Amino acid sequence: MFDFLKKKIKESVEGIKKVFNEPQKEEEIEEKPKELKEEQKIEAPKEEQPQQKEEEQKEETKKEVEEVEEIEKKLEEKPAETKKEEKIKKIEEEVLEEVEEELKEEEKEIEGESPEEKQEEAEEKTEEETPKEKKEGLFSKIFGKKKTEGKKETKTKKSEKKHILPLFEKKLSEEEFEKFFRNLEISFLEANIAYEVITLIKERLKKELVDNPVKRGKVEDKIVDTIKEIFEEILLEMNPNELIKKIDENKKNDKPTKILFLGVNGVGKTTTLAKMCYWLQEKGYTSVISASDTFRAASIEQLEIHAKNLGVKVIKHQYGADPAAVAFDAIEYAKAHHIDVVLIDSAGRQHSNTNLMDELAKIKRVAKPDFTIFVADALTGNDAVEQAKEFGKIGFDAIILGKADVDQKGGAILSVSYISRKPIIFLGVGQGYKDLEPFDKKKLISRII
Ligand SMILES: Nc1nc2c(ncn2[C@@H]2O[C@H](COP(=O)(O)OP(=O)(O)O)[C@@H](O)[C@H]2O)c(=O)[nH]1
Ligand SMILES: [Mg+2]
Repeated sequence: MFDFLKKKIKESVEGIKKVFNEPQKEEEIEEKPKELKEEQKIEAPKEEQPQQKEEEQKEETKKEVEEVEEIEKKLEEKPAETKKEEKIKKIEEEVLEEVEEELKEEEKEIEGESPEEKQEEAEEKTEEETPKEKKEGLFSKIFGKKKTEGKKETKTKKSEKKHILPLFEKKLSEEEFEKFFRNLEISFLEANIAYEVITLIKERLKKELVDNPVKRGKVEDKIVDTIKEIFEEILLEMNPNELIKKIDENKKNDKPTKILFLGVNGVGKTTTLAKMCYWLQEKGYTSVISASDTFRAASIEQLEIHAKNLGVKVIKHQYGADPAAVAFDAIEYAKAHHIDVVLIDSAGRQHSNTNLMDELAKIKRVAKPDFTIFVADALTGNDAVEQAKEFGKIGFDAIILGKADVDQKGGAILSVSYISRKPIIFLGVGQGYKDLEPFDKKKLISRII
């Protein structure tokens, strides 16, 4: 389950990671330091008046900021060439490490020394260090001027960090976001996630990513966390214990609990009913089955086979009989025999068939079920969502999604409760009686992302 979606989300996130980590092209990385080296040679630390010095320092800071902005701009504009990606990534990591180390050092020094000490030490270092002696890592190539001009400047200008750090953060432009989301959107659509859900994910991700600086290494976490949060919100779950509570409550009043199953043809209503019968037996409850699908050929026989296997009674009429009347009889039987639960099957009907939908409404009126469960086939994707909308007009309390075991996409599961605002209570995960799994959204989300 969810293999498709898992793969697609991963691919899209990899794509955006590339945008976030887009480094300079190799030539630029090599060219820039050359220019800077030239400047290093010309500029040597001089003795100056404090006023003059301050002015010059300001000027240099401005220049450096412009350079950093220039580099940033290039980072945003120029896409990485695929074959160079690995190499460039390595270079970028190197730069990041150096900056972090550098900043840590500065911070320590700034915090640990008195202003006089700082001044003295900075001046000493200025004299000691010459550009050629210094190890020329990539950082020193790009920002070489700062290093070689002595720690005095880097130390005293704590505010400069602000200008260095943006290199390692990125704000996505609206255009970049749209480009990234387009891929994700196609994948979501392919996974049969409802459009309303996709729109919600888009709005939320946009809020998180556009115009919000995100650390370059953290973009994946940000996207994954946001998508997880949305899934948590949109997936509604019902604990099957609520069903048990209701049965116990009714039992105290010597009343059977009535559960009606509805949904279109072939989604797995009858099979799900049989699984539920088994689940209840396991919990120590008795049931009777109402063969209220009097429409579909062999539907009664199908139920009788399940009932025989499970050792329960089926209440049936002739084919073509009123399904509400069958349900009524089954309820009477349960009352007379102190049976805990009445499981009412129904004919699969197309949600667009008004007559059959009216018939269903009648079963509901007559049987007054404690729980109406809408059964959908996870494989039908968006169609399951459309069906949920239509069956929502009849009214249901919870959803069981069958065939989750063979569903690779997961779109129906992710969409149906959000659109219908009704919780999922079980997933059908196979054709055996035991293949009914209480819905656990945390577990499900962990399978996707
Ligand atoms: N793999 C799988 N098949 C299922 C599941 N639930 C039902 N089916 C199959 O779906 C088909 C239709 O089921 P049925 O209960 O007759 O659907 P109904 O027309 O809605 O009553 C049958 O072949 C079932 O065995 C499930 O959770 N997993
Ligand atoms: Mg059936």
